[in-house]
Amino acid sequence: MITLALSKGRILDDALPLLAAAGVTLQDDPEKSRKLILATNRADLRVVLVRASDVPTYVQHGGADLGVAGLDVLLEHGAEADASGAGAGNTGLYRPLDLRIARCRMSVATREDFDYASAVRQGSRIRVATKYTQTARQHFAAKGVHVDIIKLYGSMELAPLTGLADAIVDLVSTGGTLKANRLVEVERIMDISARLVVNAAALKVKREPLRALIDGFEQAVLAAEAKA
Ligand code: PRT
Ligand code: MG
Repeated sequence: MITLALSKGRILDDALPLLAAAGVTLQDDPEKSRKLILATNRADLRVVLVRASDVPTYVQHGGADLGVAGLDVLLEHGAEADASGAGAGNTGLYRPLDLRIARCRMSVATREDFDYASAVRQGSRIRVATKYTQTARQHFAAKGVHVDIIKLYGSMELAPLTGLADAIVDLVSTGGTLKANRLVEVERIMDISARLVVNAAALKVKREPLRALIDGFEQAVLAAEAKA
C-alpha cells in the first residue's frame, strides 16, 4: 500500500487534476466526506488528509510514503529539523518534483506610510511579524538587515496595523489581502509552489510503485504546462 499525504484547500484542489491526469481518482468527495483516509481507484494507493504544515512530518516519519507541500512549509520544516540536530537538510525527505501548483510568492509587506527602504539603508532594527520565522530570519541575515522576528500563527496583516510590527513576511498571490488592509509589498523574497516529497526509506523499499507514481506526476505536470 502506498500512502499519499495531501492537505485540504489549495493543495488538494490543485493536486486532484494532476492525480486525475496520472490516472488516480478518489472514491469519496473530500469536500463532503469527513473521512481522513480516502480510498482511490487503485487498490494499492490511498490518500490521507492532514494539515498543510503537517505533511512533511507525516512523510519524514513514514506516516505517509509521499506528500504534497508548499515550499514555504518545507523550508520551515527543514530549518526546524536542522535546529533539532538532525543535521543540515537531513530530514529524510526526498524532493523529486516541483508540481508548479498552489503558486504564490513570499514577500515583505509594510504599511503604506512605513519607509522600508530607508529603514534598511539606515540599518535600523525592523520588527517583523511572520509565521515563516526561519525563512524570514535567513532572508534578512543574508541582506545584513537587523530584525526582531515575532512569531504569529495567522492574520499577519494585522501586525503592522496595530503597531505589533513594522513589517510582515507572508505569502501573496493576487495581492488582494494586502490591498484590503492597506499594506504594500516592499520586497519579494522568493517564488513558492507545491513540491512532491517522498520518504527516502520508502523509496528504497517500494521503489517500483513509487517511481511509477512520481513519473505519473511528472508527466501530468508537463502536460499541464503544455496546456497553459
Ligand atoms: O490553513 P492551515 O493552517 O491548515 O494551513 P495553510 O494555511 O498552510 O494551508 P493553505 O491550504 O491555506 O495553504 C497551503 C499552501 O498553499 C501554502 O503552504 C502555500 O504553499 C500555498 N499558497 C498559495 C498559499 C497562497 N497561495 C496564499 N495566497 N497559502 C496561503 N495564501 C494566503 C496568504 O498567507 C495570505 O493570507 O492567502 C493570502 C493572500 O492571498 P492574496 O490572493 O490575497 O494575495
Ligand atoms: Mg490557511
